[in-house]
Amino acid sequence: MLPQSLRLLIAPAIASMAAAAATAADDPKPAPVSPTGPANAEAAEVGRALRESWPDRPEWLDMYTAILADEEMSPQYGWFRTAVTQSRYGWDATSKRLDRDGDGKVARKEFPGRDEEFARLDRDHDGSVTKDDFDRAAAPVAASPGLMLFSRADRDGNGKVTREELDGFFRAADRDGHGFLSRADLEAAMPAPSASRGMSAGDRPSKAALIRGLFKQEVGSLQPGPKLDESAPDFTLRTNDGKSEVTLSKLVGPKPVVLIFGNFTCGPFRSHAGNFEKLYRRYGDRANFVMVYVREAHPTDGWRMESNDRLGVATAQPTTYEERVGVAQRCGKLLGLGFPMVVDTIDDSVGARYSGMPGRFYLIDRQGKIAFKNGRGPYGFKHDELEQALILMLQDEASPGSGGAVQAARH
Ligand SMILES: [Ca+2]
Ligand SMILES: [Ca+2]
Ligand SMILES: [Ca+2]
Repeated sequence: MLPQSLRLLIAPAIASMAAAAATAADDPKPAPVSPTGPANAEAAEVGRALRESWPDRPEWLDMYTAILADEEMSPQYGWFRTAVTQSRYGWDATSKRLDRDGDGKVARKEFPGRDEEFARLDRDHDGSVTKDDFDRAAAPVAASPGLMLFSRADRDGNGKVTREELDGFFRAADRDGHGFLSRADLEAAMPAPSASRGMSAGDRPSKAALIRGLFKQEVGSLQPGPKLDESAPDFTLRTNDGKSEVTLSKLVGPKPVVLIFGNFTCGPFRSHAGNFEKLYRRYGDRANFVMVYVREAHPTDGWRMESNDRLGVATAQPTTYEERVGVAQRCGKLLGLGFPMVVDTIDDSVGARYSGMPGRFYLIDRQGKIAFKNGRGPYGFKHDELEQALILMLQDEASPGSGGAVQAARH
């Protein structure tokens, strides 16, 4: 994926901070477009002309013109600007449904779910759920200290920081081996982010490499995927252990489905593995979780990532289904997810239909309709937004209100 490498592939001394920035690339911010010469200016002009004259152009065209114009990577780059989260559970819908006294807040007594779910919806911890808890524009642009520490400590890149890894961080920071960390040790271990997080020249892919990655669907699927409220396309795929088959339509009905698309070589996706596993442990009794393993984002024969090489997460793009299964098994072993992983066909039939590359999260309701779809990854990876929607969907599905009524009519 484009934005990852912009921030990930920089000087080794600040590589971890940059990785933090890459995974922090969740929140939209204003995006300067910085053409650096006449050719780029012309390409930017062509991009603008296309946007103006072709309102329903395909998403890939925005990416294509952004690459040609050398736009600066950001959530406003190319298709990230337009392919944003679609959710049935934004603030307007939520307040309409739950704010019964119309005071602009959902109080604890107005929320039918559990205490811990209410606490998770109340993101700013002010005791009620309001528009602010849904407003992501105010989110900080810089990586949080927690994310920096996470990126430093998660040495095997599996999206989970273990006690051992934290110990490892401690030992590395305790340069004199005295068994405690001084202020200077920690400041040295986690320096202030560099003002310029640009990718070093040697790591930045050429325009040609980016165009190749785009049309090989490594940068992302060329299709937009199903829209909100559309039927989730059915599929049958085998699990990565080869032992069973999962058919989506057979999962739909009793419980909502959480569909997670991802791949081994996408660092930002891997960094969310612990988040997904915790979601599964919180809600796995009330929703079916499935991961669909898709095309590699950063194969060694494509947009190779040094950070992946360092972690031993390196593979060429599989050319056969068996090869893809092999990489999916490595991925499954590293990420250690408690829910099934199925492997897409080598012609990307499911990943393409769902716009699942390099990663995507969907919630599918009990009628088999899309209730939530995150924006294009990795900028669109917002696991807390997914959890917010999942919590609200579970109330919806459990209550005899709107969603339940539809189910009652159907069954
Ligand atoms: Ca209220
Ligand atoms: Ca609140
Ligand atoms: Ca780890």
